[in-house]
Amino acid sequence: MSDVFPVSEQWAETSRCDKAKYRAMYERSVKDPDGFWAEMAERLDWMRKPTRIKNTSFEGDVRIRWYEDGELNVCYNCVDRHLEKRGDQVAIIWEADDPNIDRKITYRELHEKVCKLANVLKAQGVKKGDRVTIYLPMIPEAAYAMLACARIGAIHSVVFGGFSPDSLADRINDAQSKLVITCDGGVRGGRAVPLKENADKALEKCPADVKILMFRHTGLDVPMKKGRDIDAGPLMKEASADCPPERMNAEDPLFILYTSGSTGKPKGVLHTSGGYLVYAALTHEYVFDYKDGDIYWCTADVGWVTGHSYILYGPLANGATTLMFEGIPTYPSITRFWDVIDKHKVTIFYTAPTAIRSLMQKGDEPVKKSSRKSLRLLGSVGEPINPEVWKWYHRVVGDSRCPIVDTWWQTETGGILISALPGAIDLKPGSATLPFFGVQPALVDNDGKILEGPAEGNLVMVDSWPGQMRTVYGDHERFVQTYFSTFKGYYFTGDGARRDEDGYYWITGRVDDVINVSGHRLGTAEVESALVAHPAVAEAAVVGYPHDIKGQGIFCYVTLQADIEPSEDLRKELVAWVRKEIGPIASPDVIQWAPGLPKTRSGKIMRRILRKIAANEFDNLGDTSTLADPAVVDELIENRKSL
Ligand code: 6R9
Repeated sequence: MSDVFPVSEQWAETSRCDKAKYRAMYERSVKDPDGFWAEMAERLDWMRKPTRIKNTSFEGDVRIRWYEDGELNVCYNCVDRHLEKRGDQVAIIWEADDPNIDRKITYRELHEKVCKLANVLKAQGVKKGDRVTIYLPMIPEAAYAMLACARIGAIHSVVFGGFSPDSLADRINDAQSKLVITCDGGVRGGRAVPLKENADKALEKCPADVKILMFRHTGLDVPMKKGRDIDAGPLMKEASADCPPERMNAEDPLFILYTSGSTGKPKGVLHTSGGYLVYAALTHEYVFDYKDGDIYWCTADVGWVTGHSYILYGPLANGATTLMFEGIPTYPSITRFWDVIDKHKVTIFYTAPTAIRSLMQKGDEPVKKSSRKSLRLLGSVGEPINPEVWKWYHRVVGDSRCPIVDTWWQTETGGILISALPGAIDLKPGSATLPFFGVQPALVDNDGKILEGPAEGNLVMVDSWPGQMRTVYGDHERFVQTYFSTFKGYYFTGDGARRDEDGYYWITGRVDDVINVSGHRLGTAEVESALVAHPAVAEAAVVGYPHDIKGQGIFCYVTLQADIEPSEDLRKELVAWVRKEIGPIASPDVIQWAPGLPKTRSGKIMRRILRKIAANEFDNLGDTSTLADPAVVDELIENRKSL
């Protein structure tokens, strides 16, 4: 039996959804999706109200359309429509890396900045449907840039600042962006991040007509290339603050966000306007029980989907006050999160297990130095949260007073699919609990057979929800192949899960070749291609292994070219090489020299065995009879033991 933390009486009474309401709304959402989602769409301001609500199929060519005859502007819904009632309310609290610097941006100021930037983009020739790459740190300009794109109908593609020039170039090229918005440099944990320099390097691999629009942030002296690089400052000063929002169809693209999969290069996940915003806003309101007066803080980066849906679009569509944090949890000290919570009187705090684990390691004392009295709700996202970590988060950070919503979702899903609602669903540490309105999860075995009752299997979705991705940018066939071909007629998440006797879902992690390092998704294939691109490397196989803080670490088996001797220097060089190729988030944790890799007779690497060895589980390797050369396994085990 697992622990249960029942909904408190106070939460049942005061939150926007109790048990009965959840059950009724959920029922209706799956029995009458058209009626339910038509009603939910009323939370937005439409230029033309949708009459066709759901038009989706997971069969054949896969078609996902929501609100397809509706028209709206996402930026208008996140900014303009709040001006009358809450023009002077703070929309964004910006907390800098430096604890002495912060800024509050009201909806009125946000409107002005976004309109100006939208006009700057227009003056650069950016039109509806054009792609704009955004490579910015966590500064308000990132929000302005995303919203400005949405305002004029340009499709943004945000690239996380921790990606290398090569990764940035791949993403610019795949999206065929003609403009990159960046700044001179970023700063995280007191350390400089050379964004403009990275963008310069990336552009060496891009078509000559790609331009850079650069904001000044750290004041770093950076070279500006004539005819290519544009200083945003003076243009923003001169630009008009009047820019009518573009009329967009609900199914016009809003953004592309690249994410890692099992195979090949990262995919451009495409989200559209109407369904995405309805879903992001509705989940934000119900899962976080958001109410006027809350100060809401999601610690993600806007370079990830969590930042898109739950720092920016969901909260702003709800007229919320959202906190944007430039720094890291451990700078200038390990009390930074709690200091920020006290400083800005944060009421809702949403972070990742990896951050909680690293702070938990330092004990209760640093947390107890802060008040955290303002907090009323905690959230978790990005990877499974271990029950002990959940309990620590609950007891120490939340003073046993705040419910925790463990929210399971993906870049592809646009918003939260499985999560508790704090006034409606009893909590079990380690379980994401139950599906959100309209979401129909199921478990299937490896043959695609639906499993009933308590079971463990592959997590799929039976039907569509409005926030679902529509396609892989420029490659619909890859979309169909990746998500709908493994189990016919279902959306396959790539995750495994267990369902208990109460119907609660327990996510067990990825069942494909995606690893989750500190909540960041990486394809093992990406790290492998980076390694084999090094002249000393003949072959490489990469797997995830259990890591106390990061959840999973990156374990690389490397076979060197025949004439190359392994050495400590070479090991360091390969780590640096992968960081340069992909970015610091892909730093290998372990490199083990492998004279050979375990392969089947048809030449397939048996990753199952490599995962076991990396995890130090040598007894239970499973069937090794199909191996071409079983002796390599013994050798790998010996090498692992001596690491
Ligand atoms: C939002 C986000 C998606 C993958 C997903 C799963 C893991 C996310 C989780 C979780 C267990 C949770 N994941 N939330 N696993 N419990 N609450 O993280 O998107 O970067 O696309 O990653 O992350 O494995 O498939 P993304």
